[in-house]
Amino acid sequence: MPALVNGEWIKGDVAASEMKDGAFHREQTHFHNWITPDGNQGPDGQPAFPAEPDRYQLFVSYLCPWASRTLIFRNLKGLRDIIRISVAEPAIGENGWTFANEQDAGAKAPPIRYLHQLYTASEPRYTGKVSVPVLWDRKEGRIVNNESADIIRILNSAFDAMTGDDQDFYPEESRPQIDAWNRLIYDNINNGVYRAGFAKSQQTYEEAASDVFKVLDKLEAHLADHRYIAGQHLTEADWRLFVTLARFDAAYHGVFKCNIRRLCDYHNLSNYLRELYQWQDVRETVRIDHIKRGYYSIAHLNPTRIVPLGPLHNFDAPHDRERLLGKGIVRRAK
Ligand SMILES: N[C@@H](CCC(=O)N[C@@H](CS)C(=O)NCC(=O)O)C(=O)O
Repeated sequence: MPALVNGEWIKGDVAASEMKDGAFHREQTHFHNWITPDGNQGPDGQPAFPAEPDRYQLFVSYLCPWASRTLIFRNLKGLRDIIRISVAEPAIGENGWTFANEQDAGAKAPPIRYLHQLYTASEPRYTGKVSVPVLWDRKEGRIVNNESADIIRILNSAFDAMTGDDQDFYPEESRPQIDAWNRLIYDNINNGVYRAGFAKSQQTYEEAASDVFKVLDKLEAHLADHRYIAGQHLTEADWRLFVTLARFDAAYHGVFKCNIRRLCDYHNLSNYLRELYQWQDVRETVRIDHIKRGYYSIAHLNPTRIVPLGPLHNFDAPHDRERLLGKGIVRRAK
């Protein structure tokens, strides 16, 4: 993959530095600062950034499941007027993530065309992968955090006093359960599809694709009598799973060769997917056109870059999840 080395943009083989013995290993993200209501310390005990309206900006791609998690939380938590977004072009090119027009990134940084400019503005000699999502501080001109798992937890609570929103997608009492599901789903589904798609040997591909379907089968059985992943409440575990399910038939089934079954062949998973898609303001974060163009433009997987016409989706079709007991969302005690 193209990446930054000592602050210099190097064009190269996609994901090459994340490959070992034919298997894909996702690089760890680098920026892990936190935002708290008053800038007091975050979960790591370090000083945090304070929550302020129009101070932070999300740089995303609609292709990307990790970035989409953050867009979902921005919408669910009523943060559209508080955190602005910049959306990259769907296909990642030789300059990495690129914006169609220059993006205003606040007074401390020049307008940017390429995502890597944010990384070098934050750390002039940065070395590593340049990924979305990025949570950017417009006031200080630097990256706060580039790890979606952190960003959704920041958005889940940091701005509540400003928005009056008390929905809690990571409630204290369910954390052990949520964390356990997250681990299983990350390894085998969210990242599992990438391990299958980027595998460079028959064996690593088969192992990864088998893991994907083993865990999809398990989730299908679990969802037969559970409305949501971690029980009766909708939590971050659901949204983390949702972004991969929503891309499955459009991208992973084809480009990543996860084709033992389609997602729409799973009754419970596909009804669950539709319930989540139809949840307040979520559908606008799912851009199937960007998803298909983005994944089908990964040149080493699809050299012609031809984007297939299908499959036809109708995530707005009715779902049958109401038959299961569900209590919606946990509200945070005031
Ligand atoms: N662990 C990160 C992963 C982010 C990630 O890998 N994003 C991909 C897009 S789906 C990316 O930007 N890749 C850039 C590259 O491979 O050069 C997160 O969850 O935020």
